[in-house]
Amino acid sequence: MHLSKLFIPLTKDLPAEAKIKSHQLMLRTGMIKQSSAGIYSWLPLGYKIMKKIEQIVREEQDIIGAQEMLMPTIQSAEIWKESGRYNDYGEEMLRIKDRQGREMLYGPTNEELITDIFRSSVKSYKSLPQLLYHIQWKFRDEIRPRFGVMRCKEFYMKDSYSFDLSDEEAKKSYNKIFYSYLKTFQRLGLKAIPMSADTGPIGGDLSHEFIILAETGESQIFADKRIFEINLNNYDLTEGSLKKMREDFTNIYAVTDDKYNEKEFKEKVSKENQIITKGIEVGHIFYFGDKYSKPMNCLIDDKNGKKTTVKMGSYGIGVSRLVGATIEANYNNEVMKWPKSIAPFDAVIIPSFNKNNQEYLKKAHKIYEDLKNQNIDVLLDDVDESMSNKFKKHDLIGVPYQIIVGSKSDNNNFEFKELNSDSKMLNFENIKSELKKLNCLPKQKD
Ligand code: 5CA
Repeated sequence: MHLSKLFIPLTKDLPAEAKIKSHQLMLRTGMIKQSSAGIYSWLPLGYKIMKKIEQIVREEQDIIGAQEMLMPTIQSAEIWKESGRYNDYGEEMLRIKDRQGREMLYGPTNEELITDIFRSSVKSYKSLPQLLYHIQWKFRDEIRPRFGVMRCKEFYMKDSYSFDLSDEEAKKSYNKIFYSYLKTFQRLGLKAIPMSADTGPIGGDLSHEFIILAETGESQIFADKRIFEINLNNYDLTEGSLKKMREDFTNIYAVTDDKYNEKEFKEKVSKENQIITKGIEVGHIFYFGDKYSKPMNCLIDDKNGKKTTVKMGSYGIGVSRLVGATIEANYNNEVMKWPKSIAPFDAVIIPSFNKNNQEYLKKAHKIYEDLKNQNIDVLLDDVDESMSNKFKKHDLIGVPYQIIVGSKSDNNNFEFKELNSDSKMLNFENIKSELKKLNCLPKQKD
């Protein structure tokens, strides 16, 4: 992609409500454009990053055997009346009527719809367990949408739903997702910590929020800092290992404010290990047994031919929120550096501009073609402006590697710079092999 052709409306004047860095940066680099309060259009740069996040989330779901499907955004009110949540959900639910006067709603989540799909087709324990997911827009009429894509009305979520025969089996599904979420966030370059949490309108009695630490987060957290030292690489997808992993995580104190108890915190966590801070919730998982299957009559035959309610859990990741959360976690001193796994481009070529001498630009074009042929996703900054402006712009856009073609370069050696580090002179072949390494994201298989 040539920067001159990229639709990237850089904005200087920020609206007053853009209070946190991620919101400001997303507006400044033209990643999003507000269409109305809490509702955004995703412009090419922002959309590309969100799609990369989505793909990592998807791959990690597929690894644990979850099956992707797609449910609609608009749902019938009927099924919500059956579960009993139609009234409980309150004003956060956007209710609409079709031309026949049928009550519909824009889905804030999908427990009812997936239960309805499941009950009409699965009748026997032999078809269990099942794990289904979709990645779809949700709508919640938040009373105070804020912080850009972090808390908005329309947002993109990955939601999975598990179906098991017994509580015991269902906990295994819960553990699998627990592990898969930690892997997902690790691949996104984030350190997300599972914290025991309240279940709110989703319900149930077992729930964890996955939280990344950030001053601007909306969740107050209380944790023992040793939880940050647990190494995910010590576990795998075998049943015993997953059980051990969840025990290891849950034995260390880490809760959100609705589960906080001062006495317990002080008793369980020594003073030097106490962390009281804020965080951003990027994922949330729930086990709620038969909260939906019971009122909605989602029954299956067990091994003895007896009808029993299917045991369910639901598991969400805020895909669009993750774009903002990743910025909050990585923005430093006016420089944004995207984790390599989700960067909008692998590298940017920055030729120095000189009207009387087009050599640098010509050379940059050649490098660009060569890298493109190697499947390296590269941006060429072909905009005529000063080097200092270019560098400022690229500090904001956050492409992790720069190839600078200017007075220091010769025919085959160029300045190669990783953002936030010093540049070094590198032979073009070496630049290519450094960048090619980026294309091999770990794709684990179980
Ligand atoms: N049905 C369950 C799990 S699938 C559920 O809806 N969980 S949730 O309410 O916790 O949402 C899942 C994730 O979506 C949250 O962890 C958060 O990352 C994201 N999310 C929730 N509300 C918003 C919002 N208003 N704006 C942006 N992201 C949101």
